[in-house]
Amino acid sequence: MDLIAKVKNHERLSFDEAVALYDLDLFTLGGLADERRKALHGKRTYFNINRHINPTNICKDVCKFCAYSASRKNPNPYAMSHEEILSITDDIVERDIKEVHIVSAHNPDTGLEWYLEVFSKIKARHPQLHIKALTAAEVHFLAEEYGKSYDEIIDLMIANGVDSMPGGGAEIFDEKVRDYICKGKVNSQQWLEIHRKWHERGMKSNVTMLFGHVEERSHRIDHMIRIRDLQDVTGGFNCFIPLVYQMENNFLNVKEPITAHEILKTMAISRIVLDNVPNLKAYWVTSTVNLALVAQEFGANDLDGTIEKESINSAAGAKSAHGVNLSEFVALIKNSGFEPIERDSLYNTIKAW
Ligand code: V47
Repeated sequence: MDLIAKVKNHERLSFDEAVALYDLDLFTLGGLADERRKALHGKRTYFNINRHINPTNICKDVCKFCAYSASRKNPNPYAMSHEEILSITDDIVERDIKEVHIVSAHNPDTGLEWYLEVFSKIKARHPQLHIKALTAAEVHFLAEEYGKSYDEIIDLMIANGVDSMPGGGAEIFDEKVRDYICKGKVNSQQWLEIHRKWHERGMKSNVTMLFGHVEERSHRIDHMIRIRDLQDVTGGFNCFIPLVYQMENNFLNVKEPITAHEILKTMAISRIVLDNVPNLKAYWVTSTVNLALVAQEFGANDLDGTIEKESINSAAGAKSAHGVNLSEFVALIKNSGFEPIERDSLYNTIKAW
């Protein structure tokens, strides 16, 4: 059967068929992805009112793409105290922020308690605040560093109040590319195993893909299909987040940025291929706000959130250090012809703006 007809029939695509989608022109792909988006979400675009906290940039790993780690090109090492983190969460709750997204580098000097106890302290003060924290890369680091199994770390996360896991650290699952860009940290099979274990406990998580660096189109498709396979088993991924590689201050030495055309094609293809993942996030931090708005026409139904402060991607050149203003965000979604829906971290509607 012809590829377009197969997509229109909502039939599952093989690896080769998914790679062949890149040969379609951008607007045909956009139309196909938009059809999927409309069937799932109509014109609704989700966002949340959230705050990122990145408690330390001291890292024992050496990912070539990273500009945040103090072991790479960032000259200002830091590790926040629990009191500093708690004063931020006290403040955000007062301003009705509903989610805190806490991810860090892999700091061998702090101890396991520093990583985990902060969650129970936040939960004790603010039981209603959703804690999305610890990427699978951090789970792997903590397990190795402190001689624990993944199960033990995951159970400790849950016992200490972590509500969901973010999708960071997935990068690109292809082993050759992964070895080149981030050898030494969590490998692909381990990343997927940690999320499988998390899902088996009835918990939800997200999944990212870092693209636009040295990978090929086929590596992106391979990445998507590995996600689709796990999702068939667990159903635990809420959202797929393609992260556009930011080029500054790192050791990957990519000369040319990926084009907007290729970013939109990749967004649209991910909406089509990931037929079992409900949400596709255009993360404005790495795509720019303008392209994230356009991506709504190419399958994306989520723009992440207001963020307030962001350190990892902004270190590599993203214009996200201070987040985005809520009323402006809502107006931009409306003006682009979509319906802004404030959601909680698990995609329940809080308010249609
Ligand atoms: O894992 C690091 C990426 C990620 C660069 O789950 C880079 O809702 C681009 O995972 N260029 C952290 N990206 C961010 C992340 C995330 C963000 C928002 C929402 C969610 C979610 C997750 O940032 C890292 C890494 O893949 N990253 N360096 C760079 N130069």
